[in-house]
Amino acid sequence: MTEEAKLQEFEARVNRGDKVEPGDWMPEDYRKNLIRMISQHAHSEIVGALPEGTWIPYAPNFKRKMALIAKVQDEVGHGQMLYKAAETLGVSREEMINDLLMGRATYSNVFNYPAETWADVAIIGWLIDGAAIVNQTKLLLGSYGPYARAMERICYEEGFHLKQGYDAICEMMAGTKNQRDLVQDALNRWWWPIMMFFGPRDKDSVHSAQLMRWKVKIKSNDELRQEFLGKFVPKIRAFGLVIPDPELRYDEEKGEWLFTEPDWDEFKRVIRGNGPMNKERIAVRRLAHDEGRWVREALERFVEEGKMA
Ligand code: FAQ
Repeated sequence: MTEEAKLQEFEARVNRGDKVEPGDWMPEDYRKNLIRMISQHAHSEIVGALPEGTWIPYAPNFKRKMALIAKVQDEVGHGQMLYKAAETLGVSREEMINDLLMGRATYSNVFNYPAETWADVAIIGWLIDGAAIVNQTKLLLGSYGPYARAMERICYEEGFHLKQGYDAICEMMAGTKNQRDLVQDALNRWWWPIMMFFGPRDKDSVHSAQLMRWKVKIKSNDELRQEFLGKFVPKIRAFGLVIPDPELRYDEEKGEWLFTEPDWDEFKRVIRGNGPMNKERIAVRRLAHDEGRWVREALERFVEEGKMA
């Protein structure tokens, strides 16, 4: 079969809704883009555990602490599942992690901002997990089998994360003025990074067209952002919280949300390693990587000696 014929057959399969599996023929660009996207996603989960993780010792009570520990563990587990899915495409976990530690790989913009108060933990759990669910419930319909299957489990757990964030918001909003002010302050700081979370506007998106053609992405960045606004703006406002965008409103005629564009120059700076917390996040990951070396070496020796598969 010619390369052209293989491509046609591949695209016909994808259009029928068949899943692509690791041993199947796939265009090189499909493979490369999936490695980029899945590894970025894995890095986001691992680094994404840090802003909330720093609050574990300061959780306001025992129940909140247990829920937060479980959530943070889940996020790290998601990273492991995603590294495994990416490995099926012929890249090793070691290469991916080295790329992250050397600054060659990127991860989600949102995790390069500090979690300043306990209200930030609640906002991350409610709105960043909420945004992740909007995105990931589409990715689980995607064409690459191992990624889609990982997404099923991940989405299930993200649902719990969202509930624990929402529950913490409910408690704070029913509390003292000081607690409500902390939530408002956290919302003011996280709103713009969350608006950027879905990626650049469709007209500036580099990969969307190709990825949607191959059903890796099911919805475009703008479609996801609109869905997020539709789901969450009414809920945020129902608490009496003020979204820090005076232009934000639903346009009945256009059938879409109108909003102020976030600062896309800031977005570029942040994803290229120059956000408020990038250096610290990578330094913490490097420390964990170095301190875990003896565990990896011991496991490798076990495998070599045939004591473990
Ligand atoms: N951050 O051409 P597009 C979570 C980059 S998991 C950083 O539109 P694409 C769970 C993009 O890579 C969060 N970079 O890209 C959790 C590209 O640069 P490149 C992560 C971004 O791939 C919750 C350039 O901009 N989720 O939150 C971002 O078609 C709480 C042009 O963009 C995933 O990774 C961004 N936000 O669409 C954990 C989901 N957006 O690589 C802990 C999988 C764009 O050419 C606590 N990924 N860029 O140099 C996706 O769905 C897609 O990759 C998008 C971007 C939608 C993120």
